[in-house]
Amino acid sequence: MTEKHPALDLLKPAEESESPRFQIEVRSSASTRERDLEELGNCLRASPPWIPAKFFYDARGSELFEAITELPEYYQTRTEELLLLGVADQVAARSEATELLELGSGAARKTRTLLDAMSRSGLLQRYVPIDVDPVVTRRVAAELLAEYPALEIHAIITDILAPLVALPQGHHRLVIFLGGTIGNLNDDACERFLDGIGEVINTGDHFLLGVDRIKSKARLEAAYNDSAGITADFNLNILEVVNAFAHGDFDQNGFEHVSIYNEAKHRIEMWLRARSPQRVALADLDLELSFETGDSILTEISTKYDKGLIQAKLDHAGFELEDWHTDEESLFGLALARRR
Ligand code: SAH
Ligand code: AVI
Repeated sequence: MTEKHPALDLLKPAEESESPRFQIEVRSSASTRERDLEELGNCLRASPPWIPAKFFYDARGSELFEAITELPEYYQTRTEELLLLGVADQVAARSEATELLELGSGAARKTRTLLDAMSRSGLLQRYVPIDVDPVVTRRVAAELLAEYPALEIHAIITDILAPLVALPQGHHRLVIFLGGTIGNLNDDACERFLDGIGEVINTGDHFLLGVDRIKSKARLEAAYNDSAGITADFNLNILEVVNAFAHGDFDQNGFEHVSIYNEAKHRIEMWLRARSPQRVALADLDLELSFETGDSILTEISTKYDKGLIQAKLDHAGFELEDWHTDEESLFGLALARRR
């Protein structure tokens, strides 16, 4: 077991050079750990208790998410990938971007589609992946350095919900936030996040946002209750990450995975429900929790959008929707917006 969440315990110098084309900044310090402990404590004391989604993504969590993207029930990743294949050249031409900045980059599988299009346009210079998980980010950077011999990579390990200060300045930038990850933010966090992007991006820069669309309860619940049980493992793994981060003793076997679609809020809610009475101590939070059978922790929301809902949010944050792309089944949407 690691001592803390791996994304947060790397107290390394702010920058280190490993190849002339690669740099990684780990924006972590004792004060970010204190802030994350305070945030986690507040969330676990709330009613119902909840855990911020960034705690899913230690190295095992990122691997489990990658396995989810291959599941037959989880249509999101392959649908978005096909959409990207169809629009990447147009997006590259429209944005004239030299720099691709990706929030919540993870395994960056679909990112290649855009990097290829930007290469074809002859403009591609730099990729800036930003993620909380240093393990997956380093692995992907190494792969991309080999695949794109002229590409510079400036990786940043940070919480994308904290203020995004001092991002590298490109000439024309394309900022991307794929996978429907915006759905994992509640309304307040989403507004702050989009406002934050609006502040760091320059007038004329482009923002490409992937959103999972509102659809039938049956289709959505199947995607979050897969028959192989990978989503359940992903959900339960968050308890291990919290244990490692805060010296806790959550017992994974004491909880079960539950995912339901809340139609009124057009969102999947993922919970961990106590199978039997549980007492949990989290030493670094000075916190003891008790759960009766059936008591649940909210571990994730995954809000589904339609064009109007996302356009209103983008508009509010100072973006003009330029293009909206969707697949034949209307499963997933890609919004291309431009900073006003
Ligand atoms: N963009 C990829 C991965 C999506 S999974 C795709 O479309 O498939 C969500 C990614 O966001 C993970 O890599 C996770 O580590 C990252 N992430 C989640 N919350 C984060 C946060 N608060 N700050 C930074 N990264 C975060
Ligand atoms: C990363 N995010 C968009 C995924 C989603 O669908 O909300 C995370 C996930 N949770 C369960 N399965 C996948």
